[in-house]
Amino acid sequence: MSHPIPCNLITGFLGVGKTTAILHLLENKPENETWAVLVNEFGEIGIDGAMMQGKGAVIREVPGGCMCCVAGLPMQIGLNMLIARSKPDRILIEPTGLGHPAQILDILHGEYYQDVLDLKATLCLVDPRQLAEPRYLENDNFRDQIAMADVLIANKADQCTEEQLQAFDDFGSNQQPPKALVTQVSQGELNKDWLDLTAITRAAAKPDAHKHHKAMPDIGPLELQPGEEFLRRENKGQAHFSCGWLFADTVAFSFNRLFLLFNSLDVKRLKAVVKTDMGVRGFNMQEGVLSVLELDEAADSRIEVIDSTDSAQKTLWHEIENLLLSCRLTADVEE
Ligand SMILES: Nc1nc2c(ncn2[C@@H]2O[C@H](COP(=O)(O)OP(=O)(O)OP(=O)(O)O)[C@@H](O)[C@H]2O)c(=O)[nH]1
Ligand SMILES: [Mg+2]
Repeated sequence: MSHPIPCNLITGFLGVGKTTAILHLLENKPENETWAVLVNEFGEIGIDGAMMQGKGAVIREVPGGCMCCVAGLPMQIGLNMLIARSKPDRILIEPTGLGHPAQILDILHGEYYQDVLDLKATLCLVDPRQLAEPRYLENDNFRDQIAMADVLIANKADQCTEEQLQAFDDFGSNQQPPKALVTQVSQGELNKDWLDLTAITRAAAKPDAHKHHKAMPDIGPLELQPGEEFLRRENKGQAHFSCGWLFADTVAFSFNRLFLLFNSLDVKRLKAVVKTDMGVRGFNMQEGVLSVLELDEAADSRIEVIDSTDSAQKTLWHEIENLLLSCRLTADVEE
């Protein structure tokens, strides 16, 4: 029997910087080790996996809702495949920002993984600015992500005032039971050694707060049929709606048009990995701030939008789809 594999959960609310932190950790991975990342997204079209491709780790995505839902089955299947195929030296798990950690931790602590995983500290990233906002503080998922973490990390410190950072430190040091570490970073610059801090059992205030997704109707694999240019998938839950588009590898977009389009959208969260006339680019929009990443490779183009307004399902997705189509390089020719 081989040694149990060290495993960490990296939690935190939607867009706080979990994927950025994992990318930073991968940059500092010992060269002789194989790391695996299991990443779960709310949207049906996984983007974070595409953002992490080619960064030296084995990646597996669990898209389409929170992986704790549907009795944790998608998570277990994903995890078991990662373990069997890549025999990793360490596993990092990024749940969706809208998820509740209780059920995930229950599964990882359970009998099935007892001899397989060595569950280390759960690291929760927090944007200190959100600690002053009731809509976050009153969100059970947000609160329990913090309550169940062993390590509490303020990310986006570069965006915070001294007062906000001080309030975070006070908030963190008042947690009971005390956290193993309360600290501040920018750009997800987590120290690799924090992964080896010890995990203890921490109770959730509202373990049942998360309204589990029902199993999505079986709408077939995420695969384009021959000749199909794109497909679109929607999802909803936790008072949020998402819509994602997967475009064939033959489709390329105008970078400038996409940049203008994304900047003009008033949505809660947008992520995309797209083939453009300037190369493969990752787009990431959170709280109205759009950032662009140069990427080496992408098998196809993916765009995922999350919003919490009712109009999202009714009209917004359709409008965005038409605008996306007009950003294709071939759109001029068709017109
Ligand atoms: N200014 C600033 N931006 C940051 C920092 N960390 C991350 N970001 C940006 O915040 C956005 C969201 O980062 P992600 O790493 O994708 O966040 P996430 O938590 O993985 O998001 P979800 O998986 O969608 O919940 C990106 O545009 C990042 O570039 C930071 O410390 N400062
Ligand atoms: Mg992410």
